[in-house]
Amino acid sequence: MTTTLYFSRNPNPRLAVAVARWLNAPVVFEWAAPLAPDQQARFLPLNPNLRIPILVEGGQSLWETDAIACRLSLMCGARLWRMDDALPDMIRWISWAHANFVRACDMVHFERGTKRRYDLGPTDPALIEEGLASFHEAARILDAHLAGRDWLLGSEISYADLRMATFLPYNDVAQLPLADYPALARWYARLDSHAAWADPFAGLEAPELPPVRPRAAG
Ligand SMILES: N[C@@H](CCC(=O)N[C@@H](CS)C(=O)NCC(=O)O)C(=O)O
Repeated sequence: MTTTLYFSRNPNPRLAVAVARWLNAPVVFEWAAPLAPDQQARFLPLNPNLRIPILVEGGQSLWETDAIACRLSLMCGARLWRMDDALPDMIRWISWAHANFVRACDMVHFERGTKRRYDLGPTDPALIEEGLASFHEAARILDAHLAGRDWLLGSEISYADLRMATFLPYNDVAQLPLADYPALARWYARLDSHAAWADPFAGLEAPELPPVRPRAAG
């Protein structure tokens, strides 16, 4: 039975591919563009949101990166997704990431990157400021937490670390001031020293993202 992971080079599919690479999961990677008008009829039954990643296994489709990460970790009998007493702590950081750090990174990256890649209108400096303020607020908390440990849960990496870092591979575009937070910067360098995270698309056929066009404002 073939298990297929549909992906693109955008942040959430990148995260799913990195998890699969991290685990050496037995999946076939297939680049997809579900929002393309000629692809929508094919992808709607797999994900009504027309978003990726999608994992299709034995005719069943699973969407949402966190759920896919959980499935891949179970499939591989791995501890990346904790199934023990550490599970609540991992869920705490995943949940907090979505509402705080990842959200802030997403806001800034959307204005400075996504909008300009996909022609979604002018960059809004007020939204960048709001995103940066949220980034600083969340980064302070993360930096304090990571000052005494290598990973969010302590000495061993978990999926929460990967989820937290969703947008950081795009920081050439987002320009978030990561270096202001030394423990956070060290944590990210630690993660980025792993090939599965640094270069998840190695050897995969996947068109590059559209270039970021010069901005008019922001
Ligand atoms: N909450 C979803 C978000 C999925 C999502 O927004 N995917 C975007 C990329 S980040 C997408 O499908 N974009 C279209 C594409 O990459 O072709 C998840 O965690 O998987």
